Amino acid sequence: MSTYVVGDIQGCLQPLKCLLENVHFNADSDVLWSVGDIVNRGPESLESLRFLYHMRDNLIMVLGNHDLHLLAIAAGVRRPSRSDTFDEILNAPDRQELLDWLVQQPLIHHDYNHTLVHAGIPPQWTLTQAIGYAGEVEAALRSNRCTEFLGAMYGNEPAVWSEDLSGMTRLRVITNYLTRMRYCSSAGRLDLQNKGSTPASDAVKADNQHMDAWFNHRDRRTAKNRILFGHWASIAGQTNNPNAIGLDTGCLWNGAMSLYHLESGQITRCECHDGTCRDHPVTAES
Ligand SMILES: [Mn+2]
Repeated sequence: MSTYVVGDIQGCLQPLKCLLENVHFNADSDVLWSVGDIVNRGPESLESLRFLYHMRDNLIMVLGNHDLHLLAIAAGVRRPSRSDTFDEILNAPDRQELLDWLVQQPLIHHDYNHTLVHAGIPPQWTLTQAIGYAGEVEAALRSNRCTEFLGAMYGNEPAVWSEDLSGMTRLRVITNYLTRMRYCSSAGRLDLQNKGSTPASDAVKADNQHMDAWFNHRDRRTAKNRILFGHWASIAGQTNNPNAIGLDTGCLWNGAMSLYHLESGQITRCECHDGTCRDHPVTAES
């Protein structure tokens, strides 16, 4: 039995199929983990969602910001932006079956000494705290507060966690950390504007908190936990940290899709984009 972890799919189904074929993924015994953002902007969002749904008995996935965005649009509490490509899903005859399954998915998964999360875990949280807070959002998604939450989750404020937060505000901050974070201060103050590969030059904020990639903070409480994440295409998996494994290598942006073999640490990448898979996957050691 093998466990493979795939980076952001975002509707790029062909590279995923190519990778699974390349590693001889066995549907009877192997398991696929996905870092989330399985839909939006790529060519085959509906087919990607269907593909993962149909292999759900062999799949562990966590929700990404694009998956949550789809759920909010489908619930009617958010309008699609110009760059969203959800129409095919929203008009599909099996839409409800797919979305009912998607909304049940967690924000964190921890097993085999590895933690799967879409964006990351803020420096000030332990793994136990992060799993607990994720559970609060998961409970809301699975409850009659789901639509209210999906409407309330948008926004960048408050920018920092406090245990005193309550209600939808609390759930919004948790969701921003786990599904949208890139840069933050060592105290966990979020900078959700900067998507680049280096902290902005004005990143020392008024409160004198130095912004850095969430995984770079020295006193980060999950520093010894091995975390698998996606979401950050511009760093192309380069974290310089063996315990922070970045798997979004920008397939959507003409980069590659990455597949990480949990048991060996080996990464396989596929760079095909036109569905012909003319470039063979390249394999590299982690
Ligand atoms: Mn994302």
